[in-house]
Amino acid sequence: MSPAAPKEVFTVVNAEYLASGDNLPSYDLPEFAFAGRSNVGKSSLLNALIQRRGLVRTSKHPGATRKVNLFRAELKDHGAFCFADLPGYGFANRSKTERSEWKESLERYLMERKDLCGVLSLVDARRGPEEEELELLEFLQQREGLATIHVITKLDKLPKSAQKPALAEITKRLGGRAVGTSAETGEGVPTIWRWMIRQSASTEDDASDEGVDTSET
Ligand SMILES: Nc1nc2c(ncn2[C@@H]2O[C@H](COP(=O)(O)OP(=O)(O)OP(=O)(O)O)[C@@H](O)[C@H]2O)c(=O)[nH]1
Ligand SMILES: [Mg+2]
Repeated sequence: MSPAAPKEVFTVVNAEYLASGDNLPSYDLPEFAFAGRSNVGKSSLLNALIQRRGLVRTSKHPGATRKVNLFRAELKDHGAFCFADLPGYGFANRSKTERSEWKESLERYLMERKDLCGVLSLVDARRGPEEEELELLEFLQQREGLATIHVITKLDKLPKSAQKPALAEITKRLGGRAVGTSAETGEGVPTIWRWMIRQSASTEDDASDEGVDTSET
């Protein structure tokens, strides 16, 4: 048997907060957004990815993130990326007006943000997809060519023996590619980095091929 390939290590050499709100400037970087219901673990997973425990604000109370917050992280040997930590949707504990304002600003960001290269759609391993997740996925399909990946969070909260069956069940229900993760143990984080690196490279190819139809038939 040939020896296993050495594990690729992703090292973040620099990470910083950039900006918040509705009228965000362009940073001319491949941008990835973390979307999902309140409390699913968007901000925690982002901290795990950028290897900075407290840079992105997390909370055990839903509704911690209330605006689109942008961060920049530079990966050794792979350049810089931009990340959008999004407010959670389906957060019942707020007034109707506040919820619809959040939803509107979130949807505007997802549809109109030029630099957006891909969306990570997060689902809690213990809950699986519910109405809000399915609504978000349907919404994202309106933006043609936008890459999405299903990210199943908080795997560590399930007993080891229940993790694989839960992943299989949720993946089947969602269809497409899903990655199991834990912000506590770092599981799945290298897979997400690999996905983002690949997506940003293919977006660059698209930009340099402008006007040329390279689609396979
Ligand atoms: N055990 C465990 N806890 C996690 C994990 N990810 C997040 N949590 C916890 O879940 C809670 C919510 O995490 P956040 O990252 O703030 O969730 P969020 O999706 O950003 O929530 P909003 O900002 O309200 O939309 C916090 O108490 C985290 O510590 C994980 O992978 N494992
Ligand atoms: Mg948050």
